[in-house]
Amino acid sequence: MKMKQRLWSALIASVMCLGLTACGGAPADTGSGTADVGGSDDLIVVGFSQVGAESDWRTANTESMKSTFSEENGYKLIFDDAQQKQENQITAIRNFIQQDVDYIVLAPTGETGWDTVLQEAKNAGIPVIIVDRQVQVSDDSLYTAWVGSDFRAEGDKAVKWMEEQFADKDQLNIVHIQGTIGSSAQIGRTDALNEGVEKNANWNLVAQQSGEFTQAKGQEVMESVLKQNSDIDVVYCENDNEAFGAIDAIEAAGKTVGKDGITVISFDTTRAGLNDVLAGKISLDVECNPLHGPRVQEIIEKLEAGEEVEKTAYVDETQFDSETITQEMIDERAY
Ligand code: GZL
Ligand code: ZN
Repeated sequence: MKMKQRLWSALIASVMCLGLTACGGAPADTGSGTADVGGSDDLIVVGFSQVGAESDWRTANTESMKSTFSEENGYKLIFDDAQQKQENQITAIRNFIQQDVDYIVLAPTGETGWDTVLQEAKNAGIPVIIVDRQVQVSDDSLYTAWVGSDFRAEGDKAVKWMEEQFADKDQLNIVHIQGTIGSSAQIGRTDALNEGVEKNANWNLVAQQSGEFTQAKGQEVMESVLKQNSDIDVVYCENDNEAFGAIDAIEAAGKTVGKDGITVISFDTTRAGLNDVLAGKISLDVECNPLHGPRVQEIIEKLEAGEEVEKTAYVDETQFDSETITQEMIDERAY
C-alpha cells in the first residue's frame, strides 16, 4: 500500500474512531499503527530488480534482501533476476510501476542507460533506491538513495598491498581478469590497478580481459593467458568466482598458486574465497560486503516516517591475507 494511501486510511480511521468513540464503539485500529480500512493489506510492497545469480557474492546479496523484506517484517517482496541483462531490469522496473509497488530497489548491471525508465518511476511517484553498483544519470533526483561499496577504495587496498609485497621485485608480470565491463565494481577495481601500473615502473600488465564475475569465464580467460605467457607473477581477479576459475586453470597447467607460486588477488571475501585465503591459494581478498538488506530497510523505514535519508552511503569494508587470516576470523563472519 502506498505511503499516501496509508496516510488517507489513517485519517479516515481516526475520523471513524472519533465517530465510534462518540457512540461508544471500539476504535478501528488494528494495533499495527495504522487502522485497517476495508481490510486492505498494509504490507509495504518492494519491487527488487537484481543483477542475476552470477557469483557467490550475488547469492549472499539476494539472501540478505529476501530475508529482510519478508512478510513477518511487514513487506511483500517482488523479486526479479535479470540474468545480468539491463533490458530485463528495465522490463522488471516497468512491471513494478504497473503493479504500483511502494518502492523500487535496483541493483544495476551497468552504470548507464537508466534515465528513461527511472523517469517513468518518478512520474509514477515511486521512490527508487539504488543498491550495490551505481548509476550515472543526468538528474540525480531520479533516485532517492544509493547504498553500496567504494570500489575504487577496494582496488586501492589491493594495489597498496601489492606495492608492499613486491617492492623489491625488478619485474612484476600481472594478469588482470576484470569484472562485468561497465559495472561500478569493475570500473573502480580496474582504475586502481591501472593507476598502480602507471605509478610502479616495475609492474608489467601482460593481459587484461573480462571474466564477467563468473568462475567459468575466469577459468577460460586464465587458460588462454597461460598459453601465451610463461612468466606470470600476479593474477588480479575482480571477484572470488573469477579467482576460483583462474586457480583451477593454473593448477591444471601444472603450476602452483600462493607463496611459492603465482600470487592470486581477489575481491568479495565470500566464505569460499576466505577458505582459499586460509589454504594459501588466494593471497589477498578485499572485502565487498553484500549484506545490503538491513541498510535498504533502514532507508525505507525512514522514508515511511517522512524522514530525510542520505543520498549516498558507503559501507565499511576490510581485507584478509593468507599470512594473517585465522579460522576464527572466518567463523565469526555473517557470510
Ligand atoms: C560488487 C558486486 C560485484 C561482486 C561480484 O558490489 O557488484 O558483482 O564483486 C558480483 O561478485 O558479481
Ligand atoms: Zn492491516
